[in-house]
Amino acid sequence: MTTQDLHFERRGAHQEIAVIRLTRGKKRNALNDGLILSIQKVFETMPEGIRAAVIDGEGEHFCAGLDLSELKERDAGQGVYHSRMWHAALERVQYGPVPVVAALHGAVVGGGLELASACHIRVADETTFYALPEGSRGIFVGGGGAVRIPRLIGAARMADMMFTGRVYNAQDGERIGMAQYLVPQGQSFDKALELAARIAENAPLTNYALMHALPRIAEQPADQGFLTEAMMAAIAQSAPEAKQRVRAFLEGRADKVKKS
Ligand code: 1HE
Repeated sequence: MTTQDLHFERRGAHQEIAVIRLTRGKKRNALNDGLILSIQKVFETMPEGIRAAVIDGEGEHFCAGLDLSELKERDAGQGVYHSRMWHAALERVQYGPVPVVAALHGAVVGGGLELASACHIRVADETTFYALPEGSRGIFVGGGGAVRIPRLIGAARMADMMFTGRVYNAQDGERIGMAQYLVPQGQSFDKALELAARIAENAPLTNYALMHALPRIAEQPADQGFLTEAMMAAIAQSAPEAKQRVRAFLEGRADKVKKS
């Protein structure tokens, strides 16, 4: 599954974690059409036994966004198809087979931030910075950013980033909700791998509910959301694995929740 610009490997005690690395470091992991299609393919053909994934980027930066050298003249129809290609690929990341942890460092800009925002958890190191240079390049986000980024940081902050070229550093990015974790320089990959290993231990149906039901429930009107939640809860708790896990706790064989 490894291509020239995308590396795939299995990690973890049971080879249950997919590590997916952008390997176009010379171009700061800028996303050309081929790389976007490779990302889509890797999520569509995830091998059996993978329970979580980590995505990161080679070199000094996570991702410089759209490959601007491919931003050739497109008419409006071609522009729609191009954007929809990104949507299809990043939809496979967000609503794909396994939870995805993004390990961020350096530039997380433009389409790079759109890719990161399609992941389920973002871990940033201290070198991380976030920007949406589309605003100053005379274009607009087209990889789902207008939908996903406001859900992380709010539409007003996203508009400010695009109107003014504002760049958020790692600390401020974590404060406003770009990333759930902030770690020292060089440690985002290890932290992401640790979180992926923890996620992989969950009951698969719990992870499924968190990936596929929770974001949809959050978008539903409350009365519909409550009903969808009730149905998802009933399905999850009826799984044999849920019963075993609850029994293990009641019989003192499972970890208690510990104060952090
Ligand atoms: C690129 C790209 C790119 C680097 N497309 N080639 N994204 C942007 O507007 C961000 C543009 N990039 C940058 O601002 C900087 O490159 C970085 C801050 C990310 C990194 O800076 P630096 O000094 O480490 O690298 P560099 O010297 O600028 O770039 C190294 C090489 O990568 C250089 O090519 P070279 O042949 O001269 O070595 C750069 O041209 C190349 N490179 N970024 C093409 N983005 C679905 S719509 C999404 C819309 C967007 O994402 S728009 C935002 C695009």
